[in-house]
Amino acid sequence: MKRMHIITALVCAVFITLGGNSFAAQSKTLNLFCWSEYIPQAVLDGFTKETGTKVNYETYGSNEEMLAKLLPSKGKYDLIVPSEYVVEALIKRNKLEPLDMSKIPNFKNIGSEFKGFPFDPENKYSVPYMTGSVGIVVNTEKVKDDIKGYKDVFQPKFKNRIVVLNDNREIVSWALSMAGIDINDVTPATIEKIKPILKEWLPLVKVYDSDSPKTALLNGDVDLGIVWGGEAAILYNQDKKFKYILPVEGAHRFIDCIAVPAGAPHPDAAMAFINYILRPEVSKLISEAFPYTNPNVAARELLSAAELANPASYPTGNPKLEIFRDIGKNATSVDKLMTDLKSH
Ligand code: SPD
Repeated sequence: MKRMHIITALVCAVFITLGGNSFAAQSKTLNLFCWSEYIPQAVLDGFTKETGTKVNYETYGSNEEMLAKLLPSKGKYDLIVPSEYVVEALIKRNKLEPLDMSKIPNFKNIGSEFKGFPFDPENKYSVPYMTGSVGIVVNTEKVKDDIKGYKDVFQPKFKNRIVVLNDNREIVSWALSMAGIDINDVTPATIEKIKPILKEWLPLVKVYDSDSPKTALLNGDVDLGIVWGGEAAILYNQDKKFKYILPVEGAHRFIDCIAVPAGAPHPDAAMAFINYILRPEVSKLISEAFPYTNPNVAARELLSAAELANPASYPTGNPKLEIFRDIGKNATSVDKLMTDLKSH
C-alpha cells in the first residue's frame, strides 16, 4: 500500500515538473476532418513530430458534405473546420464541445476583429482558422471585358468558359445578390424569385469544382470563374493575368473556424492541435501554402510584403461583404432548388 502511494506521488511529481503540460498524457491519435486544400502536410507532420500524436486527416469539399458525415457519426472526429453559419447551426443543436481556452493560449494571436462574431460571440466553441471572400477570377488574356459583377460573368458569350464552386449555398447567394436580396434572406419566396436567374446561369457553367477550381483556369479549360479567394490568390501568384474581382452586387465573406464536435474521442489532442496551429510560425506555413486571409495577426507579421499585397488574400477598398447566417430548415430548400435545376 505504502509502495502504491510512493508510485502515485512520483507520477504526480513528474507531471507537475512537466508544468502540467498535457503532452504527458496526450492521446496518440487525432482525427481531423477538414476542407481539402486547406492544411499543409508539413503542419500535420510537425505536430506529430512534436507530440507523438498521429493525425488521421479526412477531407471534404463543402460544409454540407461535412455535416452529412459528421452528424450520424458521433465519436468519430476530434476536429472539424466549419464555416461561420455552420458553427452557428452546430452550437444551436449542441453539437460542439466548449473549448478549454486554458489549453489554447495562442488564441491571443487572433486579431480582435476576428473574435466575437455573432455566430459564437464569446468564442466558446470556435476559433477562426482562415477567412476570405468568394469572388470572380478572370483570365485577362482571354477575357477583355471589364468584369465587375455576376451579371458580367453569366453572359451567353461565356457559355462553357466558366468554372464555379460546387456549393449550393454559395451559388444561391450570388443569385440573391444579383436580385438585390440579402444573402441571408433565404425563404421559399426569395428562392422562387431567384429561380429564373439560376435557370439562365447554370447552363453556362462548364465546371463545378470546390476542391481546386484553379485547375480548370490554369489548364485553360475555362476563362473565368467564381472561386474561393485563396484559390484566386494561388492563381495570381502563378500568373498576374488572373485578376480577382469582388462582385459589385456583394459577396460572401467566410470565416472558417476550427471546432471540436460533441463526443470527440480525443479532446486533449484537439486542444493541443488548435494551440499548435495558432503559433505564428505554424500559421505562416498554412498561409504560404493556402493564401487565404489569415486572422492570426502574429503570423501575418511573418508574411512577405508580396504575400500581404496579393489582392485575393487581402483585398483592399471597401467591398460589400457579408457573412452567412444559419438559415435552419431553408437549407433543404436551397439544396432541392439546385438539385432540380442541375438535373434539367
Ligand atoms: N479549399 C479550402 C476552401 C475553404 C473554403 N471555405 C469557405 C466556405 C464557405 N462556404
